[in-house]
Formats: sequence, structure tokens, C-alpha cells
Amino acid sequence: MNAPVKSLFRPSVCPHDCPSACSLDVEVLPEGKIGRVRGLASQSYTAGVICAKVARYAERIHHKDRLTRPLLRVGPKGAGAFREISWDEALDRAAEGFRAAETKHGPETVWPYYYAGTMGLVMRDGINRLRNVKRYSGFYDTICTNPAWTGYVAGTGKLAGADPREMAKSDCVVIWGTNAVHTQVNVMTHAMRARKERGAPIVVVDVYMNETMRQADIALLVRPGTDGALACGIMHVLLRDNLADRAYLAQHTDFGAEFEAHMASRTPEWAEAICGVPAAEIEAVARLFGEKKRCFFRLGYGFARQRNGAVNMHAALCIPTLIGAWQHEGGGAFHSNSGTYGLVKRMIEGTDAVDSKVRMLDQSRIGEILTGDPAALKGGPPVTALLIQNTNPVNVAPDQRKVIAGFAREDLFTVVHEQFMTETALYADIVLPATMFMEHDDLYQGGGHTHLMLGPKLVEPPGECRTNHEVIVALAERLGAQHPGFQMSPRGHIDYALREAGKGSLEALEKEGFIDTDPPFRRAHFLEGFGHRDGKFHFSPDWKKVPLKSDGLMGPWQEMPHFPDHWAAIEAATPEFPFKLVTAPARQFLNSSFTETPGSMKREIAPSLMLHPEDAAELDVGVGEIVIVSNTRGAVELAVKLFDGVRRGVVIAEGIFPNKTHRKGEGINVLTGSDPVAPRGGAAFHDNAVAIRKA
Ligand SMILES: Nc1nc2c(c(=O)[nH]1)N[C@H]1C(S)=C(S)[C@@H](COP(=O)(O)OP(=O)(O)OC[C@H]3O[C@@H](n4cnc5c(=O)[nH]c(N)nc54)[C@H](O)[C@@H]3O)O[C@H]1N2
Ligand SMILES: Nc1nc2c(c(=O)[nH]1)N[C@H]1C(S)=C(S)[C@@H](COP(=O)(O)OP(=O)(O)OC[C@H]3O[C@@H](n4cnc5c(=O)[nH]c(N)nc54)[C@H](O)[C@@H]3O)O[C@H]1N2
Ligand code: SF4
Ligand SMILES: [Mo]
Repeated sequence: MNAPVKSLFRPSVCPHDCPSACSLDVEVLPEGKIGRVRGLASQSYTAGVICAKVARYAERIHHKDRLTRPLLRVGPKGAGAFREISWDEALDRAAEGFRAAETKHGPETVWPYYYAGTMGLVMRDGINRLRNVKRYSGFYDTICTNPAWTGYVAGTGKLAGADPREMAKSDCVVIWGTNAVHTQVNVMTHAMRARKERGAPIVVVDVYMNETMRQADIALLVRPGTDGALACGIMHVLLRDNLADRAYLAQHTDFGAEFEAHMASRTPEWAEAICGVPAAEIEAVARLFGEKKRCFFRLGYGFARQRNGAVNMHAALCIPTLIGAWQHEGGGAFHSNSGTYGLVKRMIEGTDAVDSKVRMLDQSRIGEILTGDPAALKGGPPVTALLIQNTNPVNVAPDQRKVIAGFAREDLFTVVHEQFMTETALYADIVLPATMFMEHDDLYQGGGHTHLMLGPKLVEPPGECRTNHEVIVALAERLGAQHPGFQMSPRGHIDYALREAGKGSLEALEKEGFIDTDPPFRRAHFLEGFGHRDGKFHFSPDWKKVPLKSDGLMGPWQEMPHFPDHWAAIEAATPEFPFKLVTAPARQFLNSSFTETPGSMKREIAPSLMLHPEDAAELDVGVGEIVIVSNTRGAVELAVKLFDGVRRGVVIAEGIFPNKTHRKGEGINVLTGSDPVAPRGGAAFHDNAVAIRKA
């Protein structure tokens, strides 16, 4: 008798843009479909835990609205009228469009625009190979990480830190400016172990009583953009009460009398007046840190999405350094490990073909770029052709009115390679259907942990979906772009990137599904020296010289403070725009992804504004009523939710909901600005002064 055909569980990796980069255990059903998706138990950072939206992945991968055939626009831009065409026709038309644009304006008129919809290195970054070989405009990716990374690296000199699993061995876990319950659930797994096994208190710093703040033993509620003041108030107490580790400071940092004198005036009362946290709470938490020493600071992205975000990140990072927390297992700080992997990207990205004279264009300023702002275009030709993979700028990019005006240009030729008919794909001339991660092979590195992971192809894609790699190779062929990387398979790319970096091989990775690249304790804790040339931590950073890739200095960088401080560069509330709006991520979405899945949409329901009951009373609005939220950039309508877990004058709109789910069809990003955050660019998504009135 034949044994019944059974489903089996196979290892994979969540490809979404999330620091957790979870190792997955995926049920592959006999008919070639996906069943249950769980966290892989044997990968010790994931530790068997994943978020609910990815546990429901079957509804995304087998969604009836997946794009499965190439499409050609047949109506006006953005109207959504398309007809099916063959792949050959689609690729021929795409190549012809890029060639025609290049003939008219030169190669810089073509702008490959991509982001981290997949974090797989082959599928995400292969577009750069085409860009480099063809000398198309470069893509300076600023939208997410720049303010945070710059602030962190200004202190440490390297984008690395204490092993995040050490949180479990901490005597006090500080979760600062990340809503981990929503955005990277695994932080909570390890933090909660410290509380359960060691009685460690959990301190959380945020601007609203979100789900992470609710889990805290000590919740510090700051006004948006004032973390620098809170950090200084804490450091004042540590120095005043002799709780700093002066021997450590002398050996490992640039700490000196000038810094100490600067901190002398940053009293808890001074800090309270700026950040809103009562001085007594600042005193208490400073004493807690000073006494525990083995404190782990898990620093998030969110609090750096402010115009002074880099300064605030650096200021928070200075606290564990001041108490010498780095010396202890379970102590120190962690933000991202993205600076530690060092995989060789020559074949994936064609880095050997880079021409540094070709302009870079700023991802966050796509609105200004597409509407012809000469400064944003750096004096070069207009952008008349776009190739887009793994991102949905019409919904997620700041200054949305300009973004949409740009996409609506009749003289702009746009190719979008997507899994769904996103609001960006709606503006395309040609839409190409893309595979999902379980339908192709790729290599992943954990930003929020220490693992390199393999996500193998597990099932066949629906219809005619093709991988990003296939599309780039096919376009290269039609455009006459030559590079050995175009001849390689995804598996070949993975093997090359690993081998050349001395990180094993594809074969080795395939055995376990992942490798742990955790460095030795002393290196991870910078006890052998910080990343700066002098080997020291910098309390007084040189903002001009933060060792990270960049496209020059941006924003009001000359006004940045030399020491940790409150830098008043944020959009101040005014009588005209008296509220501060934060656009934090909703739990069931991932940026704009999962807004297409019923399981996520039915839980998030509709765009809303969390408003303090006393503010609501003053505005004379109640639950469910519509308010118009506006500033100089635009206006959106949102339904009121009463919420007393914010300071008065602060409002929260969780998202990112599709533009079309808002009453006027414009999304939350009409309110956010694209002016670059100093000193390396980026968008201050949580820093918006707005007016609110009853609709
Ligand atoms: N469910 C879900 N998960 C996600 C995402 C998602 O959209 N949804 N997005 C993914 C992506 S791309 C990223 S980069 C990460 C980001 O994840 P996080 O690092 O968590 O960053 P944010 O989500 O931007 O914001 C986190 C928190 O910062 C708070 N915040 C805003 N301004 C301030 C401030 O001035 N001070 C302080 N202390 N807090 C402030 C917000 O209120 C919010 O609670 O999450 C990833 N995970
Ligand atoms: N208001 C506000 N706006 C924000 C933020 C905020 O906090 N508030 N956060 C910002 C941040 S941190 C970020 S990182 C950005 C992110 O914004 P985006 O980069 O746009 O991220 P997603 O919205 O997840 O869109 C990714 C898209 O890639 C597609 N995709 C996924 N995998 C593949 C693939 O393998 N191939 C192809 N061709 N396509 C694929 C998905 O279907 C999806 O449409 O949003 C930013 N915008
Ligand atoms: S979205 Fe983040 S938390 Fe959820 S499974 Fe993916 S990596 Fe893990
Ligand atoms: Mo992000």
C-alpha cells in the first residue's frame, strides 16, 4: 500500500523589510501550495516566534489578486486600464522605452528605483548591476535608515553592537523609539526572558502608549523629537551623582571636561521642560541605569524619523557608554548589524562597473525629482524613465502630492515589477508580474541579529510571474549591457557572495539553512576598540565624517550640536499648526504590504487619528467623526479615535493605509516632508506640525 502523500516543513526566511528577518518553517502542501508558516525554532534569535501577518502568509502568496501576466497601459496614467501582453512584448517595449529616453537625454534620464520589499540580496540589489553598467542615475537610499544609522555610527564608528540575544542576560532592558510589538516582535522574546529569568525591569521610551509601552515596567512618554533632552537629563544625573564609569570612559571614549561641563546645565528640570517627562522620573531612571550597569539599550528606527533624529539617536547611545555598560554581557547597545556581514556584491551589483561621475538621486526626494526640481536633479537631465522593483512610492514616499504629480506626467515612461496592482503599479506604462520569496532562491542577512540565511525556492509561482533577477537579465540582454553577473543564476550569485567574503558557500549554508556570524564578545562589545580611527567612542562626533556611505552632507548639518543636546531642528508646533503628528506603523501591515490581505485589513479597519480626549473636546469632535488634518504640504481626512495615552497636542496616525482608503484618495504622506534630515538625508516621517479641524 502506498503511504499517503504528506505535507512537509521546509526552512525559509521572511523577506520583508523588518529587522527581525525571521527564519521560517514553512509547510509545503502536496499540491504545491503553502500551508502553515511558523518561526523556525532552531534559529536562536527567531526562537520559533513570528508575527501574525506572516503566519497568515498563505493568504498573501495564494491571493486571487496576484499579478500573473505582463500588462500594458491602455488608458490615462493612473486610471488602471491595462491589457495583457506577452513577456517578449513587455520586455521589448520596456527596453525600447529606456533606449528612447537615453537617446534623447543621456543615460542619467533613466532612474532604477527599488527598495526593500524583498531583503534578499540577489533579488533586491541586482537592479544596481543594470544601473551601473548602463550608467543610469544612481539610487541613494535614504528613506528608512539614514538618520538612525548616522546617529549610531557617529558614536560607535561601526554599524554593529552587542548580540541582541544578550538582552535575555541583562539587568535592565531599554527599548528606545521602536514599537517592537508591532515592528520586530522578536525583540520582545529576548527582553521578556530577562524579566522572567532575572527580574530585569523593561524601560520603554516612546511618544504614545503603544503596545510596547504597555509591556514596560517603566514607560517614559516623551514629546516627539525630544529624546536628546531626555538623554541629556539622564546623563546629567549620572555625572552629578558619580554613577559614570570614569575608568572605562578614560580608556574607551573621548570623554572629557568639556563634555562634563556641557552636561552640567542639562538638568532633569531643563529636560522636563522640553521632553515632558517629569524630572523625578528622569532622576529615578538615571539611578536605575547607574546602579544596574548591565543595561541593554535596544535602539529603534522610529525616534530617528525626526529632523533632529541623528542627534537623538547618538544622545541615547551615549547613556550606556557613560555607565560602561558595554563591558558586561547583557550590557551595551544594539541598533543594527547591517555593517557586519561584508558579503562581496561585485557580481550582484556590478560594483566594478560603477562610474562615480554619474549622479545619485535621493530616494526620499522622488516627488521633487519627478516634478523637475533642478536642485533635486543636481542640475542634470530630467528623469523620463523609471524601472521600479520592490517598492510602492506613490503610497510610502513623503510629500505625496509631488510624487503623484510626477508619476502622472505623460512624458514619464514607467515600468513597475510587482506582486500586486499597487498604487504605484497603477501609474505604470508596463506592469510585470513578480514572484514571491517562496518562489525563488535568495540570500538574507539579519539586520536585527547575526544570521546569514538561505531562502530556497519551495513552490512554483502562479501564472507567468518572473523573478527580479530574470527581469534584470532579460533587460540587460535587450539593452546590450555586459557583465558576468548577468550570466549567473541566483544560486551562483549566492555562492559567489559568500565564498569571496570567506563566509562559507551555498552548499554549507544549505545544510542548516543559516549560519550564525556572531563575533566574539570582546569585539561585539567594542572592548578591542570602537570603529573610529582612534578606537574610541565619540561623545563629540564629527558629523561631517561619520563613516557610512553617503552622497554628501544634507539638511542643516552645519547647525548640528557638537555634544548630545536637544537640537531644535524639528517642525515646531505653531498657533497655525498646533499639533505634532506621528505616522507610526500599524501592527498588521508592513509599510504598504499586507494592505492587500483580508486578514490584515479586517484587523486594521480604516485610517484613523488617535487624539487625546481633552484635545477632542476642544475641537468638538467625538469618536468616529471625521477630522481634516492639514499643513502646508496637504490635507487628509481621518476618523477620530479617542486615546489618552499621548501627551496633549500629539496625534498618531498608524499606517500605512492605501491612499484610496482615505476619503479624498490621498494618503497620509501628503502631510510628511521630503526635506533631507541632517547630515546624510532621510525622511522625518514622525515630525509633522499640523492643524486639525472638524470636517
Ligand atoms: N507591523 C509592522 N512592522 C514593521 C513595519 C510596519 O510598517 N509595520 N515597518 C518595517 C520597517 S520598514 C522598519 S524600518 C521597521 C521600523 O521599526 P521601528 O524601529 O519600530 O520604527 P518606527 O516603526 O518608525 O517607529 C517606532 C516607534 O517610534 C515612535 N516615535 C516616533 N517619534 C518618536 C520620538 O521622537 N521619540 C521616541 N522616543 N519615539 C518616537 C513611534 O511612536 C513608534 O512607536 O519596522 C519594520 N516592521
Ligand atoms: N507615513 C509613513 N511613511 C513611511 C514610513 C512611516 O513610518 N510612515 N516608513 C518608511 C519606511 S521605514 C520604509 S522602509 C518605506 C518602505 O516602503 P516600501 O519600500 O514601498 O515597502 P512596502 O510598502 O512593503 O512595498 C514593497 C513592495 O514590494 C513588492 N515586492 C515584495 N517582494 C518583491 C519581489 O521579490 N519582487 C518585486 N518586484 N516586488 C516585490 C511588494 O508587493 C510591495 O508592494 O516606507 C516609508 N514610508
Ligand atoms: S515581518 Fe518581521 S516579525 Fe514578521 S515574520 Fe517577517 S521578519 Fe519576522
Ligand atoms: Mo524601513
